[in-house]
Amino acid sequence: MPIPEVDWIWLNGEFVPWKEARVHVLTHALHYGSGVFEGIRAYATSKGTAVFRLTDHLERLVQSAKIYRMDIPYTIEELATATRELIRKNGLESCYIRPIVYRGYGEMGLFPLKCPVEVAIAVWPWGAYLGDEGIKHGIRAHISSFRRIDPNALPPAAKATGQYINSILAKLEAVETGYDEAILLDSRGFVSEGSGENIFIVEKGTLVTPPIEASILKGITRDSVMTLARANGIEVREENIVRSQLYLADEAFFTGTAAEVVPIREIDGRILGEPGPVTRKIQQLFYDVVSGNHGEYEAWLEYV
Ligand code: PPE
Repeated sequence: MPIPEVDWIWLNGEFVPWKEARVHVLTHALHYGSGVFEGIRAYATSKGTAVFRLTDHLERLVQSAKIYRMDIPYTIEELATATRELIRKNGLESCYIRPIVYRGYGEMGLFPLKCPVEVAIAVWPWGAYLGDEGIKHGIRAHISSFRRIDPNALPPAAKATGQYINSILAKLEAVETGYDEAILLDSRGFVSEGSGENIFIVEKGTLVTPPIEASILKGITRDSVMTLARANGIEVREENIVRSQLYLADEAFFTGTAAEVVPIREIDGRILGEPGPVTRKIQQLFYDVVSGNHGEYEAWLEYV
C-alpha cells in the first residue's frame, strides 16, 4: 500500500514539509531496530475528527520506550497536542497516525544510551489494512511456521520497530503461500496473534482470546472489543488457545488499529465461512463507537 503524501510531518517539535522529514543512514534505529512506535486512527464523526483512544496509545508508547530505556523528551500532553495540530494542519478528516521514537545519529554499536532520542509523528489517509472485501467477507489465514517472539527474548509488550522483523517473516510466508494473513503460535505452541493484529475466536457464543502470557501485544482494539462485548452480554475469556480450537471455532476475527475488526473465513484450509453473528455484532459496535454514534464511549474519542 503506497503512502499517500500529505503536507506536514511533526519532527522533534517542529512541523516540517513531508519531503524534508529525513534521517541519516547511520541512524542507530536503522541498524539495530532501536525504535518504538504506535499506530493510531482518527475518525470522522458528526462532531468533527476524533482520535480513538489517543492517550491510551501514547501511554503505551511511553511504556514501550521505558522497556528500551528511552526517555522521551516530550510529555504525553505535548505529544497529544502535536498530534491534534498535525491533523488540523494537514486538513485530514480521518487518518492513520504513526508516532515513532527512535535512537538517532550519534554513535554506532549496541550500547545505545549516547545516541539522541528523536521523535516524529506522521499522519496519512489509510484505508482498510486487510482490504474492504476482508472486512465484509473475511480473510484467509494460516498458521505460520515462524513462532512469535518469546517474552524473554524480545518483550511483546513493547511495540518496538526491530521486533517487527518477526512479523515481516510471518507476513511474507503467508502472502507467498496464498493466504492473506499469518497466525503465529507462541514459543510454547499456543496461539499468539496475527502479524499486526490480535485474534479472537467464538466458541458457543463466548469470545476467547489469548492472554498476555501468549506473547501478544496488549492491543487497544482488543481491549475495546472486550469492553464492548461484556457491556453487551457477550462473555469474554482470556485463555490459552490450541491450534485445533482455531479449526473448530464457530467464528474468528482479528483486531487492530490498522486492521480494525476483520473476520477470518478460513484457517489452514478449514472453512469457518462468512462472518457470523457475534463477529457482525462486534463490528457494528466498534464502528458505531469510533464514528461517534454510541454516546456511552465518548471518553474514547479525543477530538481534534
Ligand atoms: N499485535 C501486533 C503485533 C500489532 O502490531 C498490533 C497493532 C496489534 C496486535 C493490535 O494492537 P492495537 O492497534 O492496539 O489494537 N499493529 C499496528 C501496526 C500495523 C502495521 O502494519 O504497522 C496497527 O494496527 O496500527
